[in-house]
Amino acid sequence: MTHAFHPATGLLASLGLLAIEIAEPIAHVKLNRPAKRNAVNDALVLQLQTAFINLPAAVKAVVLSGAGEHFCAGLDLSELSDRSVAEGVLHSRTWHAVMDSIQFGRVPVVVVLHGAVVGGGLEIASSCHLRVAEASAYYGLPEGQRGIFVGGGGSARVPRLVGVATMTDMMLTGRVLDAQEGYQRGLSQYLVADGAGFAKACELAERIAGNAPLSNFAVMQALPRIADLSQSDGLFVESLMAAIAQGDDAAKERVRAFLEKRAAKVEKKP
Ligand code: 1HE
Repeated sequence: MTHAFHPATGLLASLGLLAIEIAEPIAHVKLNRPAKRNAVNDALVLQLQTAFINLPAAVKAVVLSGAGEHFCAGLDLSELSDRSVAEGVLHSRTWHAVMDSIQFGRVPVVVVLHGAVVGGGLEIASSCHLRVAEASAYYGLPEGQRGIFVGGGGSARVPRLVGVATMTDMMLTGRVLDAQEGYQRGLSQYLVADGAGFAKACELAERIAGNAPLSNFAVMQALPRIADLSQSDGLFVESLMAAIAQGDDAAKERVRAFLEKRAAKVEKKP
């Protein structure tokens, strides 16, 4: 079923800075402020949160992208100068909550990156579970040049993808990584030709949506937390998560299907 707005979530209909289309089991959420290069103002960041916490139950994966020539120019700088220190802290904490609603939401998110993926745009991208970059994508953290610091979770998430040294370089020197460098350093997991990102992301999202829900839950919720634990604590959590996942009916049926030769084998790509 394809519809612009899900009947169960009329709320999504009022998110004017986002274009949302649902073709079950995939929701396509698009940053839709191309005249401002999808710069993220307060309204847009809150609309993102509303969208991600109100995904209809039939949605099993999300594709996130940006309208126009760029994925996202980061924080809307026009709103920054009016903020006091106290408001700045709260603003950053709001971004943290919104990025958490993406990373630790209900379903995996595949993001399509093209053109500028800078500042807060990179923070949004690093909150997603898979990144598909088109050849035009480039990555920057101009906060260093603007006299500010990352505030949307970048200091925690970007080094987990590329390491502290690369992020330090990007912030201190303004170094911009092109799509190829970003791919080699782990900023994107896929690199495709210009214009091919959405189709690739949809293909991946379809595959993800076909997994048992508890497997996707474990990957999204347990993996990043285990990575933050000591090895011993991580292995303990892994045991609990593994037992919960394999106890589910969906897991039992999938294992039975393989043993009865009804399921696909693991195959190398042709
Ligand atoms: C903006 C913003 C923005 C564009 N805030 N208005 N981010 C940055 O420092 C990146 C700033 N932006 C750029 O470097 C360039 O705009 C781009 C490389 C992304 C795109 O260039 P281009 O030539 O395609 O577009 P443009 O002509 O620069 O911009 C078009 C319009 O968007 C223009 O407004 P107009 O009224 O003159 O048409 C720009 O002012 C506007 N625009 N980017 C506000 N960012 C949670 S903390 C995160 C901290 C950060 O993200 S800091 C990094 C901020």
